[in-house]
Amino acid sequence: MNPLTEREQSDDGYRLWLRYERVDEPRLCEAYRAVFRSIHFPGAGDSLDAARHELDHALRGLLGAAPQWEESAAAASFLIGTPSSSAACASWAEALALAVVGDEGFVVRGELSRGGPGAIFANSERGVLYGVFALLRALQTRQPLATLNLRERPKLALRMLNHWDNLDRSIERGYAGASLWDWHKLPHYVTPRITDYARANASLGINAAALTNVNANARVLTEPYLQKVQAIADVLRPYGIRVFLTARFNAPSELDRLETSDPLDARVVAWWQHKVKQIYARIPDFGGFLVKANSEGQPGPQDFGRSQAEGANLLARALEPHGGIVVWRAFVYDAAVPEDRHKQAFDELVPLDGQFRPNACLQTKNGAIDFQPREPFHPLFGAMPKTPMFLEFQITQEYLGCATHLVYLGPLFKETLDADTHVAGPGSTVLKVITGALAKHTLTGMAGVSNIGDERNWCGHPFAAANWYAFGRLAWDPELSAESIADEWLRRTFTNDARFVAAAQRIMLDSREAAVEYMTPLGLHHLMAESHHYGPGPWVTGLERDDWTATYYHRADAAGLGFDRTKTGSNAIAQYAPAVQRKHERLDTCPENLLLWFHHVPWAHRMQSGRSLWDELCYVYSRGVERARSMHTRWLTLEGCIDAGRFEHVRQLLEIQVREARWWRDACLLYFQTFSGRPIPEALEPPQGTLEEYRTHRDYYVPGI
Ligand code: GCV
Repeated sequence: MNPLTEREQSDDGYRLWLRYERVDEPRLCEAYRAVFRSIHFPGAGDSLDAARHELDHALRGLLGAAPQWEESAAAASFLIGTPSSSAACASWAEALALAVVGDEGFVVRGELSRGGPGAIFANSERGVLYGVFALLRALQTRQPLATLNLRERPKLALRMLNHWDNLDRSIERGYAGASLWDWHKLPHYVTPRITDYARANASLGINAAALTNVNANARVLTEPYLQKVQAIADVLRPYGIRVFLTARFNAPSELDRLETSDPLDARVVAWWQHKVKQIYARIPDFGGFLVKANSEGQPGPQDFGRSQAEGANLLARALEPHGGIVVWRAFVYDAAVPEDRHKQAFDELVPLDGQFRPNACLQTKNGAIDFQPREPFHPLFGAMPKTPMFLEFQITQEYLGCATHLVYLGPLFKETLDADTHVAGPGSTVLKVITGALAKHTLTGMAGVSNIGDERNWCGHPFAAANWYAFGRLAWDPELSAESIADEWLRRTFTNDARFVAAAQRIMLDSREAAVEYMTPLGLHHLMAESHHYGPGPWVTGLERDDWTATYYHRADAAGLGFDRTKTGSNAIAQYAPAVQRKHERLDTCPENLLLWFHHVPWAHRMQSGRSLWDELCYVYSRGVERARSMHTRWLTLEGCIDAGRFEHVRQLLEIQVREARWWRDACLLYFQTFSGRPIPEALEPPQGTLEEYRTHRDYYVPGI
């Protein structure tokens, strides 16, 4: 085919997983058509309208015909509504125990009784919207409808994207173009893209978005910007998404020249009360504030000798009367404290357990350092039972090859969720901590740092949207598996072709381990190049903060490699429950994929494979490269299964990934070899370049800084 025509016919990725291509299996299509012969969907309301619109649009695409809307429930083949919008739903509510699915859940049935109509019933408009999206998911993945019986209710109350978007539209750690929020043209021009963003989020059940960077600009709290925020909130509302803003702690001083922003000062208290009132006058369902305080240069309560809890409570009190909450980040560490950064948040926050207002929660990163390719779970999970705890993941790939490398994060998310904190005995998983199952909190949530920008396909790499998708699906139901999420994302995003799905799923599931192995195997961490964090930089040292350098973390010397966090070192391990400590404190029981996280290990140490640490390091780095290569070769076998545009895009990016996996491996091994003094085993490929070449290599203008 002419390459120009081929490009025109390619899918540009804009529709994400909401592609409603015609069901091309004739019998299945007929069966679906029979179910949706006539749809009874009464009631007015913005979310019901959004649901109806989505269904209409989707069925036209999937079934090739506009749905027939039926006024009479008795004559309809499919019923949709809430007990207040639909008498049919009201009459079924008790039999279906609808109350049990709560305010946001739904029941979706292919048939209410044998041969009878199908239905989507929920207690709220939002529930109906989520139910419609669940039904569409079933159709897109070609589920048989007769047996379809979904009964879902989200396991977390807040399912939130955190955008690190600046007011100049740059995005900190963003790799997919400029911010979706076009502040300059808002509120007068509101791009329809925001509606599509809302649809994609609602299809996953994401119900909150913090619009602005946690490294905050106080200006967003001024009246002209609040008008712009209002315009965005108005578009998101029908899709069940509440807007949050980041609050710069010294905003009273910065914006209104108050001589202090001390949280206990009456003028400051009044300032925030007034500000919050002003916000709610424009955005009645405003969610609240997300705050990074006294961390990496951000102002905070400690500037005034106050605790993190006193800071959070200032804002919580102002928000309380309006139903808003404070999401206070636990990512705090202090340049003045010479302590292992791993320990600092725990040391600072645990003594404050019980001091936070009921509408304040702590948002804790999955690990104690910073979104590394692999980290053990953060010791704060389970350590503050009186404080609601949100889990924060980074969807954007700051430390995982930005939007250039294919790294499916489902397995990383699951590894954290399934990690056993042992705080209340075996089985006290992070999942149970954040769902409130252990400490019975109702203010529960999960946040993901967004990877979304204004690039046509939203996230840059055609596979990066899978991470937005996986985050959203797990925020709704953290018990889903990474495998099933990959499977449904592939079917919805590309095709139901079984050969494609099986091979691409394999690529996805292998990709995170590949990245860990070619970047930071065996528990190594923070080896990335300075500042932009793209590519290897194990030699990075001597920066303004020691704990921003690689040498601080890997501690390579002639004796060995790794950070001793046991009793003989920083003893960060003591922050975990005794069972977790026992497992990790000994070289022979510590899982090898975290060995160098917790131990400084002699180069000659015998690993489970029988090899020395040095040889094992060489083998694992090399295995990472092999994995990247097989991702690439497997992809090549899929040519023709999907449109040429996306196939080719992924192919080229995988070529870069293979090259850069090798770069990572060669640079790191040559560097660590200067300490081990041992040869790279002969069975393995020799490095392609010299250490000097790798060390002096510079990448300029990497996005996202
Ligand atoms: C928004 C890391 C990133 C920063 C980010 C910070 C945070 O340090 O490199 O860009 O700042 O995490 O999570 O606050």
